[in-house]
Amino acid sequence: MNKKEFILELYKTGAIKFGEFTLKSGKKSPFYIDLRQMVSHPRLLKGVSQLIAGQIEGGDFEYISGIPYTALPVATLVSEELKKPLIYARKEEKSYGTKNPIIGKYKKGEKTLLIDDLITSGESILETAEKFEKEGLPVKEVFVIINRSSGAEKKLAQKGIRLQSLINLDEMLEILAEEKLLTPQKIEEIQAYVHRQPQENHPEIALNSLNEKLKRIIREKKSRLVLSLDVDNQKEFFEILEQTAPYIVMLKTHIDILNDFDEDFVPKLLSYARKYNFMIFEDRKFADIGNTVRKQYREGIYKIEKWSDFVTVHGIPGEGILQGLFEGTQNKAGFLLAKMSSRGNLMNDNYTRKIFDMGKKFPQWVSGYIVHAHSAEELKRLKNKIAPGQLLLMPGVKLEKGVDSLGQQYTGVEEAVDGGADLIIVGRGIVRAQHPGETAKIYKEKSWKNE
Ligand code: S5P
Repeated sequence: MNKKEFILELYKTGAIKFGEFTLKSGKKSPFYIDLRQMVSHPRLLKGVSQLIAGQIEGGDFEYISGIPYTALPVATLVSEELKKPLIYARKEEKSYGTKNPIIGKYKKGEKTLLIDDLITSGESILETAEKFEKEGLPVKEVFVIINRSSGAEKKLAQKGIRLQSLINLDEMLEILAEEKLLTPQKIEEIQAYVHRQPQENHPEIALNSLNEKLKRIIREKKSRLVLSLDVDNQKEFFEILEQTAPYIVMLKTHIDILNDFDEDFVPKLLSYARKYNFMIFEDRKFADIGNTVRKQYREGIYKIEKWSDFVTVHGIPGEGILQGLFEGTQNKAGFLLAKMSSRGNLMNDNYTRKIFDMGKKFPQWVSGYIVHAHSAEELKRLKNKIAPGQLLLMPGVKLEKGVDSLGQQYTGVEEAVDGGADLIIVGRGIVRAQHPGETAKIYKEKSWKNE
């Protein structure tokens, strides 16, 4: 059984329902998930246990435990699959002194992996973890079947617990939508509902102060335009900058394209940034291990870290790239590449989602995401998945849709703005125009049309 079959079968058993439900708290919800009845479906129980056993990363635990009642039978089968003993905490309060709160044979000091069916706020999992800790059994890993929250991961991380999950809400909705079991309207309704739950799903995130600065400039200049000034000589660079600077909120560079980079370039660039109130973004697209990117960022000819507010970062090497780049820096941040504009790129929905999850975990270093979409609707759907406060930057934007000879795909500026792009990245649409200044003004005005 694969994940998709598991979700579809769960749906068939009625464990996942859509409609209008009143929760225990009295709040109304457009969906309902209840995995308790899984015990009556041996195929499902076995399938999910094998999926979990196959997905659990890192074996740094001695015992498996399931939180009663729903997750206990699942954990029992996982324990058999992984050949690790099962222990579990009593659900009922200990009524008299002699009863041990943990059932099973164990040695103090050994780690336990906790399994649960669902995670929403993470509170009940933390309570159970505490019971184990009190008995001298550290809990460093939690595995849930369905993660319907995006805030719990951070909450657990603060206690030194890593959360893994078989599937999250967005993935589940996508599977059901693919099978036409859910309409796009219903998905939007559910996503809107989930995003309205402030503490549970989007806890307050401490954003990098650069986000605030950038947003302030956007408001002040009434522009969402980032100019991508990809030319190979300083003369042309500063000629175009001179004309376009009043209309842009950020200048995006590819410093290694310049043939005549010298020591005068950076001071000159910085003086323009001060004079015209824009931020600087070197589109370096780092993509190596932490140790290497740290040097690439801080050393070499360009010393990017000294003058650039933002850089682009690929998440493919894993979280260490963010640490390598930004640990110990002051007021520096990155934009993670979540969905590129080039035709045939390998960033599928799953990758994009993982990038958003990575960025959500490091708001102090990740100011936003580079996301290209073909339509306003697609962009809206993606924007919904980003934590509030983090920015969506859309490249591949021109006045008209189109494709260049090397597979660069363009979406119209209006669609990008209607789809909720916080910033549009425009290169040749302005740089190659007959009058870059006037053209930048047109883009600027279109980028602010709804406000
Ligand atoms: O997916 C992407 C990401 C980026 S940062 N697609 C892109 O085109 N970019 C960059 O945006 C690209 O490197 C180039 O500098 C700019 C687009 O330039 P244009 O001339 O096609 O508008």
